Amino acid sequence: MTPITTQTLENALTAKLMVSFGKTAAEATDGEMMRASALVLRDMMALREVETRQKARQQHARQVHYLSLEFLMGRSLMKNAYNLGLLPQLREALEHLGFKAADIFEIEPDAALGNGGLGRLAACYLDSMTTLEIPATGYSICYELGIFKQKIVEGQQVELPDNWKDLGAAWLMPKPAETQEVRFGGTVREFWDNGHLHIVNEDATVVQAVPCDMEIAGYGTEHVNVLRLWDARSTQPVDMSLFSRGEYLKAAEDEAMAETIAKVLYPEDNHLEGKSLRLKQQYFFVSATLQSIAAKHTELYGTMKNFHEKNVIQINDTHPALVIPELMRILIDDAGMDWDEAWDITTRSVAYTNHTVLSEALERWPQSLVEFLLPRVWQIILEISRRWQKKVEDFYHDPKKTEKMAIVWGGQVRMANLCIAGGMAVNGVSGLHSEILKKDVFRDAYGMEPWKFRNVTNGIDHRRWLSEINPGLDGLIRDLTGGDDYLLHPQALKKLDDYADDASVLERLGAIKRANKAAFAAHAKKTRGVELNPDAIFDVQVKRLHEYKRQLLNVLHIIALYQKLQDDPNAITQPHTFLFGAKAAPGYAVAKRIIRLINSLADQIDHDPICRDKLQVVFLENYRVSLAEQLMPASEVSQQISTAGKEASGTGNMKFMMNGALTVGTLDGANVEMHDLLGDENMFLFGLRADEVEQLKREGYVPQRLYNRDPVLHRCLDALRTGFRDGVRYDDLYQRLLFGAGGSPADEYFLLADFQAYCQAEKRMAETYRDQTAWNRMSLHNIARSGVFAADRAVAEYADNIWHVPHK
Ligand code: GLS
Repeated sequence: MTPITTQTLENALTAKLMVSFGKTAAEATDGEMMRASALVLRDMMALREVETRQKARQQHARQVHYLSLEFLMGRSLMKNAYNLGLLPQLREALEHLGFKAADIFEIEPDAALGNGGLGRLAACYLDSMTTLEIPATGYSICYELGIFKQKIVEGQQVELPDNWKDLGAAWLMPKPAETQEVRFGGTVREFWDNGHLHIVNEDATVVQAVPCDMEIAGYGTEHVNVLRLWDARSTQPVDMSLFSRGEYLKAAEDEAMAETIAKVLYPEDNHLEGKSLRLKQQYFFVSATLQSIAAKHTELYGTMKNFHEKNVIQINDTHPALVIPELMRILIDDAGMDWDEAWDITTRSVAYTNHTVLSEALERWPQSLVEFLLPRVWQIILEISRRWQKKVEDFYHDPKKTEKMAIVWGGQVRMANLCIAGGMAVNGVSGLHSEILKKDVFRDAYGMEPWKFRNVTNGIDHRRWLSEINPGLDGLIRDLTGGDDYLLHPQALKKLDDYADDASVLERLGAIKRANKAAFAAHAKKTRGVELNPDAIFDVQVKRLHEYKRQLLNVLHIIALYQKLQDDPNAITQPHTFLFGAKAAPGYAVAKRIIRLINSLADQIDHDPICRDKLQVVFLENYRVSLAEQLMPASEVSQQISTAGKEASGTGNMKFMMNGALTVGTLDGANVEMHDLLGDENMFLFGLRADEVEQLKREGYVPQRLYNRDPVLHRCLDALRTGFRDGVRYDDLYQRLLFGAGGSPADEYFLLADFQAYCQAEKRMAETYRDQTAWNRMSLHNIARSGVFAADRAVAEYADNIWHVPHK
């Protein structure tokens, strides 16, 4: 390929502005320039994508299909330019044309088609699958509105719609010719025709699924994959008779019904909402996806009999679990197979990743809803359930186990059990989590089919989360490791360990962090008017707001520090800034109260002169991928303090580690593996372990005892009741911790049990911070050992152990 120069890009941008927007560069707005840049890169990727696809077809390669209701892509312009090796040229071309490159990157909206870790993981994996040259496609819904935008008004979260497509649609390439039809409701009719039994779904409501493809460029490769996002459209043309009678709304009803399917992403993370529209979304994208895979497969091979040899379907949590009955439907009803053959193919094609042990997140659907909405799929689920139940009975002869492992039971369809029955592999996302699945959540299934169970510890796209967002650190790594080898071989980071006693390296590392903090402070000042002291410890907890993640524990510790300062204004010598960022699900009242509490406390501390240059709390509004990209390089302390056993893995923890932040954390999720690599000396571990939490629960946990025994804890909890200067009281949170509320037990997530240990860990951390050389050394070890948390490693494991596909 001829290299693309700044000049070629400049010409392409100028031409694109003319043909797509009828503007010269001098006339174009930043938004138009952003879209033109996207279109230019999209053109290049589209060419490569065609070649990639043709090559895979010729080679009859096995295809990976990654199904997820969430892909939290964030921004793509800088990322795609980076992967295509064009970032410097694009920057220059934009500047030559009279634009500020930084403004063009900044104006791009995040494609926020996900809630948090689960959706961001899918995005990171797309990058790695492509970089590793695996023929893979991601599938999801082309939501009109991504995760809501968060505003903080008088300390409280307010949700605003996220219209990302205005500019973001520049990345999408609609392919109307590949539209699929998805059927809802109606009745199932069987009839014989010339000796063949036909099964049809009659009087169904048909919704059209139109694919909008987003190209995904890999790094250091010509390989380009696609994220296929399905948009929903009505098949019914507007009823003109109603229209002419003036009943416009009625006439548009069908259209509106169909289009609500792709309207909005459900904003709950780690929680099942159970709305029928959500089930419609799930079936809509699963059915469209499988029909499109089956059509392409049949076109190429003329049969579905070798489907499992040429395709593997990875499902991201149980949200796409309907692939199992839907594939059975296609194989039986459309391809004419008998049950056993269809089941054999299905159970060799589908693999399931579990992402949570929280019971409120385990999906169960009312049988009546499934039956009404998806009558044919329901018949198939029932039969899968009947056969599975018999298998379990024959194996265990234990009614309790039969009940636990059942797919349809008590009027509900249990999606996780369906995935275990119909999948060839089940994996957890960290060592600890995978063990908990085997020993506890899916214990009986593991007893019966142990070979299905695996672990693949999560990973992150280290090119985005280190090299792209932290150029200072990237420069240091290149200097120390002798080039950019680490971009494709993240284990090369290990070489940094050799410089642990090199004073100049440690100093440079410190200077890079200091500069990143100053840059973040400037950004915070410019965008939010917040004044941050770059000499303070940047102590950060950013993630979804959830009780099990224990933002409230962090708050309790800050209250304790604040009270200490009241007693002795010299108790803190090292300035300490606590940064929070978190969205709460709109219906999650307790989470919203905790956000308000953080803001009340921030306001109290802000207005107290004793705290000046000592203590600060900042709630960063609208935490999202693009804000994380600014924040990670500037962070010094990473708060990973979930109740042990509850966080399946975490991926934020990995981003912090890679950017040299030190972790204050529990032995939960992937923190356990971080600790294995780092030892006690390079992180600040505290608190109960997963088995100790379980034991305490069994023995009977009485948080009031701790409250009565520990005067520091007592005083901080009392502060919740009285509240702060804004006059808002948090007696509800106090009650929740000490006595329980709304059916949940007192202190369900063991904050009080871990409080003292947490305060001590924070104290150790602050003491260590005084010795900047020691701190920088720890930071260096963190970066050096983070290579294993690259998504490339995780995706290679999926490819080797589950998908059985070759990779680079
Ligand atoms: C999650 C888990 O809560 C995270 O611990 C995990 O890192 C992530 C990706 O595996 O999946 N599960 C979930 O429902 N949301 C998540 O972020």
